[in-house]
Amino acid sequence: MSSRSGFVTFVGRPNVGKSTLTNALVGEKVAITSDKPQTTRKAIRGILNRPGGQLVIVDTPGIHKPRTLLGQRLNDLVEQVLGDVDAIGFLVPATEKVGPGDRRIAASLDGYGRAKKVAIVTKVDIASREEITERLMEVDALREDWDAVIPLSAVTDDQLDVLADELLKLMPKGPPLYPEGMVTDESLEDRIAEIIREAALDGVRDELPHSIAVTVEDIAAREDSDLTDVYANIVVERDSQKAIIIGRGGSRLKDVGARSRAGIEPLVGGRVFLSLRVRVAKEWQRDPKQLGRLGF
Ligand SMILES: Nc1nc2c(ncn2[C@@H]2O[C@H](COP(=O)(O)OP(=O)(O)OP(=O)(O)O)[C@@H](O)[C@H]2O)c(=O)[nH]1
Ligand SMILES: [Mg+2]
Repeated sequence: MSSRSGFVTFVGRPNVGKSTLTNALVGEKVAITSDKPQTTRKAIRGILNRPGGQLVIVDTPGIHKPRTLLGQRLNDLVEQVLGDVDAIGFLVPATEKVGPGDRRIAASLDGYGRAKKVAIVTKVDIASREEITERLMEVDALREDWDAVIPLSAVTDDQLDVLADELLKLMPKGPPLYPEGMVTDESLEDRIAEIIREAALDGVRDELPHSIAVTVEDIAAREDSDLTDVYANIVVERDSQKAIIIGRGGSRLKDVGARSRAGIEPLVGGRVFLSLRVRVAKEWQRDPKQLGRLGF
């Protein structure tokens, strides 16, 4: 059998489960996830090797009505990725009725004629049979050119193989694009920054999740021990947010540090000393200069 390989991206509203599905397919956490919308802020490539070839999954931000310059840049990024991929998986959670946002995204796929299109009804583990059937019918009716319509769960791994097989069939013939054993092309710095952001997102509410960014300043292995020093900044938009992140007597920041370290150590392959500082960059989501500095 000749090998196939190519690029796939999942699109959908924020929080529908694109990153969770990416991680489940890759079999390792390459993209952070959370129960807050707009968790993903850049295109992250995860690599899945199958007997019949290789899928490169590009995880992208959710498509939404932008309210800040950051939001606009995230939508632009998705558009760019969509223009380059071989297949697009359109995600809708089984638990929520198809709405105007979903319809708009499904219709916008007209602009990407080259890409094969697969509809995915996700989160079936928390949906009733009726909800799943209803969603499959709603989604099926959104476009005439779906190559497949697949219900699945990225949490219980239900039907993931079916999706992977279907996507691989849609890829062009060709050799693997990345070496076997590689799960992502993200740099260590970027993966660490994201792990810290995920830890910082946990338990914060309202607009604070959107205001958090993380930068890694330095990663240095110590010569006299197996410790690696990691210096990172958690960036927020206001002093009041800084106080929340730090918590009473520094308790929240300490907790974020401990959870981050647990995620970073397997990546670094040894013990980590993590130094976290909280910085304020006023209104960075709307400021082109700050956005540039933060890598957007
Ligand atoms: N029960 C269940 N929960 C899921 C499933 N997939 C995702 N979730 C949950 O849905 C929430 C959002 O998941 P993400 O993967 O971060 O969603 P996303 O589409 O990447 O979100 P953005 O990056 O913000 O656009 C998280 O709380 C996940 O745990 C699923 O198949 N079943
Ligand atoms: Mg995501």
